[in-house]
Amino acid sequence: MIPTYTVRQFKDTFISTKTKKQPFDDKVLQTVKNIMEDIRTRGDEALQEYTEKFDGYSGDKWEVTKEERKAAWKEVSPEVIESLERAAANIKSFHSKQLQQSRIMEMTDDIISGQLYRPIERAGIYVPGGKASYPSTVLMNAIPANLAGVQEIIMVTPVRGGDSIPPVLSVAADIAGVNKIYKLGGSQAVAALAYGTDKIPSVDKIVGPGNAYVAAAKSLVFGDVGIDMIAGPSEVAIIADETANSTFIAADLIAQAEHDERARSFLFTTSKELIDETLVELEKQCSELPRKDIAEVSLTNEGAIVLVDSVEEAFALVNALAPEHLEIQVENALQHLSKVKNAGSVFIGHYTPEAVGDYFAGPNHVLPTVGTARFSSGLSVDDFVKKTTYLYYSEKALRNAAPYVETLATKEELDGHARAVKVRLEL
Ligand code: HSO
Ligand code: ZN
Repeated sequence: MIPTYTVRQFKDTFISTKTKKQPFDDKVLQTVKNIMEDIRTRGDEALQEYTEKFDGYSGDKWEVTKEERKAAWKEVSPEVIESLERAAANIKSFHSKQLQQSRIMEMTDDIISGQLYRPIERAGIYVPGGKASYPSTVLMNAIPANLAGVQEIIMVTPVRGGDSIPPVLSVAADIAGVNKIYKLGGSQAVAALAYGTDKIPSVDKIVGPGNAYVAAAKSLVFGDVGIDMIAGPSEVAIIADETANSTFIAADLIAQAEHDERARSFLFTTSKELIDETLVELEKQCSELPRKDIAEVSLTNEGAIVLVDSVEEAFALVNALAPEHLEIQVENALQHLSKVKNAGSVFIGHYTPEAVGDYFAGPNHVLPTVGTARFSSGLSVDDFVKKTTYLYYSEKALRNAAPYVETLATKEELDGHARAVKVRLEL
């Protein structure tokens, strides 16, 4: 089911820029452009039309009321609530250590410079409907925003059948500190959050995963508001040697593949024997999987197993791939951490499946995909803060700096700049 590739073939198929996956095509982009323009010009009226058309909700009471949020707690089992609360505590603890302070960089009698650290005021969190509707994603998005000090966290998610959202999403939102929830989805929800309508407040940044339409909408509003990233299909790369357990490896490849037909699961190993065992295990474990149909399509069309000469060669491939998730299942795995250059999040050793991080451990599961880990990072409190630099100069400090500023301003032919210094010193 999952194909094997040589190193050369793998590079040509998965690493070459020519074969790079796009999150949406031109047709999707055009459709989304039209919807967004409509929301900008006609506001709530257009929002109601699209919400009825795409989500089947015809009402215009989009905000989930306090009573509905309270009632949701009774519909979720105590085990789920406890698990969400424990996960939230771990996520909070991990992310709270990412917080920084406003800083002074220089302080003398004549010069003070530094950096203010301020939260964005309003954040919008998109939670998809359909098969990627996860309470864990509510925690991963809202907790860092909350810790950063965002004043208002606004979540949007479409209704699922009838006129309500899944109660577990509402409970997760309460646990994570979401202020408002609106029953809205798709590119129309992104437009409403970006530009505001009479009923929906505009936000400063929109985060969270979504389908191709949501990804296109986020790319269009970027610049008017901030966005976290344009997420592509989820992916895992596993580096394994002969000490790895094929049952564990197959389970982790499948855990990735069950997300989506387009999800990508890769295994790089030095052991031919492990490949043979993993193939048998994959067949066996897939046959018992409720989401077997999705996982099999994903493994067959998007997966890859590559036999490498050494663990070093595997790291070279992985660094070129820059996967969203990297698992290192080799002897003394911790010692290899320094070889990681490009990856969204790393899971080290035989007993650290990605799944423990997806839900529970603390690091964020909103991560850069399709090679973007080369230049970007997973969601963190940094996504919800701005750093504003500041500067104070006394007259004496300006006098010392003046010749250099004037020289550079003259070189750039910006005489007005030179004069802004000179006029202050010509007494
Ligand atoms: N692996 C997904 C996150 C997730 N898994 C949510 C289960 N629920 C993307 O990192
Ligand atoms: Zn997952």
